[in-house]
Amino acid sequence: MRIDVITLFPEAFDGIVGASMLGRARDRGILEFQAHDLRDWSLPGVHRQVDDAPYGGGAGMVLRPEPVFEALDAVIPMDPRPALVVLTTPQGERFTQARAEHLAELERLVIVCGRYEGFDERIRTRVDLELSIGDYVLTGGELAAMVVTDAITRLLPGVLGDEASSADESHTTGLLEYPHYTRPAVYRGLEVPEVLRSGDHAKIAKWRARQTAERTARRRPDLLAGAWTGLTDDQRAAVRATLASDTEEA
Ligand code: JDQ
Repeated sequence: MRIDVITLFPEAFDGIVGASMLGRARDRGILEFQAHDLRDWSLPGVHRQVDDAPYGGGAGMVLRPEPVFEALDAVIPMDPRPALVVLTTPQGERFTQARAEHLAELERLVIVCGRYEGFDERIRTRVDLELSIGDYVLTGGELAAMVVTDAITRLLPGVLGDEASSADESHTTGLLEYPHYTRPAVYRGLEVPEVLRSGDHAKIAKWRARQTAERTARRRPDLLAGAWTGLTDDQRAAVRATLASDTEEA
């Protein structure tokens, strides 16, 4: 998959894209990533302007349309594969694991990162999808673009090892994961649950399924409705017991 990012801070992507999983995906040719400096398409003049005051007045500056239109005119033809153009914005559709899975199937993405207090509305006519990574306001789109890139890249075939398939993790099953433990068996008096050391794999699977249900009921009850039909009878019983005991305690 190829991801192009159009940004006023292309160097901001060097660390994250060079490191760890994204770096490895890139080295292996699974991810082609390129950050482009929006200033390359700034207005002519010494100030290399890309922003301007809003029509109608008001505080703050707005990204002008010309640099973004011209950047897209240049970047899209850099590769013949069709590109989905994504704008990161607080007003976009909430970015979810389901959306990451959908985007990971595409051949090409172009992500536009803004700055200032927003975009000239005409920029939206060149965009296929607007994404928000959450209900908080960032200073620009770069961190959102990195989050989107990271979440997609780990889903690309060959990026995660077989030992770390994403298929059964939280946000894919719609449930939170069960607690994990590694050695030592006792650390500062804190013990690994006996069942995990029992070697009884059926019992371990049942304990984990129950923990998953309890933990989701306690921490993210909003996820239960969407995951309910996928729960076993034992998990449903665990959910009911958890919700009932939390009601008593309150
Ligand atoms: C931009 C800003 C006030 C925008 C400029 C470009 N989930 C998410 N939060 N924030 C963003 C995305 C985001 C994305 C792109 C951005 C914020 N800003 C700052 C400030 C109003 C609108």
